[in-house]
Amino acid sequence: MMNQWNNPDDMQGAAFPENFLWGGAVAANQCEGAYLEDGKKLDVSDVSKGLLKEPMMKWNGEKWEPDMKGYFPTHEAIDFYHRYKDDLALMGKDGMGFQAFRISISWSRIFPDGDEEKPNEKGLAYYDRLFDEMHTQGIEPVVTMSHYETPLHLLTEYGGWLNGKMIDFWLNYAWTILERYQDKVKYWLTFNEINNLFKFPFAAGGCLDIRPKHTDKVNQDLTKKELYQAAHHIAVANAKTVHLAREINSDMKVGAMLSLSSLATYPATCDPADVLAVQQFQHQQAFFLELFCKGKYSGLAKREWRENGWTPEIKEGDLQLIAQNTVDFIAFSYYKSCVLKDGETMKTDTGGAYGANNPYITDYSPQPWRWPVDPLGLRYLCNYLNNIYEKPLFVVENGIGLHEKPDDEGKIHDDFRRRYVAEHLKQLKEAIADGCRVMGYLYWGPIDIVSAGTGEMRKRYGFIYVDRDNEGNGTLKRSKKASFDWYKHVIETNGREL
Ligand code: BGP
Repeated sequence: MMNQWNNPDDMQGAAFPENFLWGGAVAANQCEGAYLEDGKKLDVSDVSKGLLKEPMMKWNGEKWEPDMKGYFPTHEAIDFYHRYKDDLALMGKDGMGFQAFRISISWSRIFPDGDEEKPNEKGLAYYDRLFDEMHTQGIEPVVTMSHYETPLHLLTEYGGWLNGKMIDFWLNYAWTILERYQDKVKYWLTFNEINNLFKFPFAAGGCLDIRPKHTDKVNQDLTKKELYQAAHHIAVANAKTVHLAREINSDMKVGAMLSLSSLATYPATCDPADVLAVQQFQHQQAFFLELFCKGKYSGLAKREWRENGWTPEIKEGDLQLIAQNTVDFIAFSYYKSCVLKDGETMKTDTGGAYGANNPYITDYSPQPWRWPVDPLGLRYLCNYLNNIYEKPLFVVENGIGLHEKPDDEGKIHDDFRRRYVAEHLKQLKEAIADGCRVMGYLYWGPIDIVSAGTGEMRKRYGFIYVDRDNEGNGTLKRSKKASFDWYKHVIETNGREL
């Protein structure tokens, strides 16, 4: 598998390998809609209006229950659930020519509560149809098993991943989908951006404190010790999934999926204290990488546990299991880099961490999101990962969210997006020439979808525009932005012409 993607020694100058996977990525909760259709029940994203906001839950004196008020853009989203055929035609051989498309399976379509023994056949049948259509369009599915989509019942009933019982619920789900789709899906990602567990424990980590309480704030209650316990349960679940996939069908490859923008962190100055602070920060960000790729807890994590009394309960055999079942590849998101000054704390959003301003970066996406544009950060990150983990890399999220409106002729001229992607691809090409083995590039949000962080429609990433606003107005009609033909050409020329 290692040499399958490319051998930099064979290449003349910087180029993408012939079998490079070009495409895009979305998540069920941000595009499907149909949030209670065909037996699906609520999941963590259905009760949130974005990761950066408090989930809409209330404590009724005995337990947590949903407290949903107002309009939720994700509930209908862009109705991909019903329109997937037309959307795939725009992306596949009849459209931009994607060779791969990353979707997530919505866990609660398969196990609506999460703790049932038998799956929901209607949910399974939907993904059969979806994968068949992808193959008709010449698209290889890349599947995230859980993209901020843990069934809500598992949190309100059991506390989610804080509870070791989750491992069995997960394995039942994992076994069901790996077994069912083994002939249709080769590339699997276990938990989307699982390192965000520490930042957004409810939606990203699937954790909820269910002890009696007097507050309606669900996100803020958990201690670091509890989160490390959840992380351990997830690490065991991840290792067991890798093992299971190999047993079911060794053609399937399982990757870790992490938000790694924060590994591209630069010191604010060359003061050794700043440099060391960055190194320690990177080690913290790499907690799950160490676990999933090297199969062990990092020295830094163990030190934190020791000094703060945070050591999780680790059952006999867990560490051996984790050590023996490391992932096949590293899938990651990269949006922007950041700068750290010793002693200052970093904030986080869906694009990664952010600290001090970087005076050397002058290009920013427009307001209100204003993300710094740093293509070199992607090359830096690939080399960082390649040097330490020596696993194939897969860029499964990179893109830019813009506030866009069609002009009088109904066109969107998204030159900023085109430039953003072109510059990142140039650096990815350089990273490949540097020796990094990169499996592919999946642009985040090739069709406009609801944003993960702020739950809004107006933050658009697509090459395809969707007529829908934050309040739910619009026809849901799809149209091509200027970048559509450009990305198609990039794929056609295998990235030679950017
Ligand atoms: C990642 C998530 C995606 C996604 C992306 C962009 O963290 O995995 O689900 O949406 O960030 O973030 P946003 O939608 O907030 O702009």
